[in-house]
Amino acid sequence: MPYRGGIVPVTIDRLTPAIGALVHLDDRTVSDPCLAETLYAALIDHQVLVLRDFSRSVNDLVALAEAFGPVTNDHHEYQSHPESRDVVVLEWGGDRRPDAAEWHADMTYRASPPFASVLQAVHLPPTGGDTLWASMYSAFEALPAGLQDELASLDAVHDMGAFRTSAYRAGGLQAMSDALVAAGSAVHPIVAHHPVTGRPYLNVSESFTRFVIGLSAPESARLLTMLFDQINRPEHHVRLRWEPGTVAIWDNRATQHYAVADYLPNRRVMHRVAVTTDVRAATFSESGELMTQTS
Ligand SMILES: O=C(O)CCC(=O)C(=O)O
Repeated sequence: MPYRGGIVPVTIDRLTPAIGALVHLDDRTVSDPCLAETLYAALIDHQVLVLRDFSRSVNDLVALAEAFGPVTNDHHEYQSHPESRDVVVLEWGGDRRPDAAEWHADMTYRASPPFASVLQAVHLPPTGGDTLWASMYSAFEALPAGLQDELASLDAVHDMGAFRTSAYRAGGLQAMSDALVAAGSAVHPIVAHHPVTGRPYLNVSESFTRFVIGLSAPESARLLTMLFDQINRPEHHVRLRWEPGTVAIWDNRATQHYAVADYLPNRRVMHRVAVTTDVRAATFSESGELMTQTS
C-alpha cells in the first residue's frame, strides 16, 4: 500500500503485525527535507524501518541519520570509522566474538539514551548474522492488566552490563570500577511512555537492567526474568536478513534488538550512527497524535 506520511509519497510494506516496515525510497535522496519528515512519521508508526540497497557512502549514512536529529560519536567501547567519527564500526569474526546476542535498547545506562540508531550492513557472512527487533509496546500490552498496574509504580537500575568485562580483563577491578563510573548508571521507570505516541512500553532489558528498586534481590531477579521471557516471545518480533547495503533505522525507545551470533568464524561488519535527540518530539500534540499529514 502506498503510504503518504509527511509530504513525500513513498511505499511502505509492514513486516509483522507488531513491528517493522520495508521502505522503498525509489530514487529519492535523504537530503530532501520532506522525505526526512516522511521517514520520521514512518519510524514513529513502525518502530523499525528497513531500506534495501542504500548508498555505501559513509557520508550518506550520516546524512540519513541526521535527517532524524543530531548524531553522536560518544561510545565508550567501539572504534570510529576512519572517514567519520560519527560512524561506529562493529566488526566481528575469527576470535572476535559478537557482543550483542542479547535483547537490549542502546545505552539505557545513560539518563538520556540515544533516540534512534541507523545501522548498515557492510560485510556479511555467507549465512547467519540476522538481527531481530522486539516491540516493547507489544510486550507490555500482552501482560495481564493487574501486572501492568503493579509495574507502573516501579523503577529499575540500568548499568553497562557485560561491557564491564573488557575493562576488567584490561585492568582488573579498578579499571572495571572506573569504566562503570565513566559509562554511568541510570534509574528508569519499568513502564515508560513514548514521548510522541504517549503509548506505554516495557523499559527493561536483559543486557542493562540490573535491579528493581525496592524489591529484595530474589524478588527483583524473578520479576525481571519474567519480563525478559515476555520480551523473548516471537509475536513481538521482526527478523531481518541483511543484504550488503541494507540499512535499518530503529526508534531506541520502544524497541529492543538482538544480533544473532551464529556466523563465526566468518566476518560481519556493520556501520552504526546513533541519533541523540528526537528534535521533532516537541512538535507533537499532547494526545500523541502525529501532526504530519498522515492519511
Ligand atoms: O549488529 C547488529 O545487528 C546490531 C548491533 C547492536 O546491537 C547495536 O548496534 O546496538
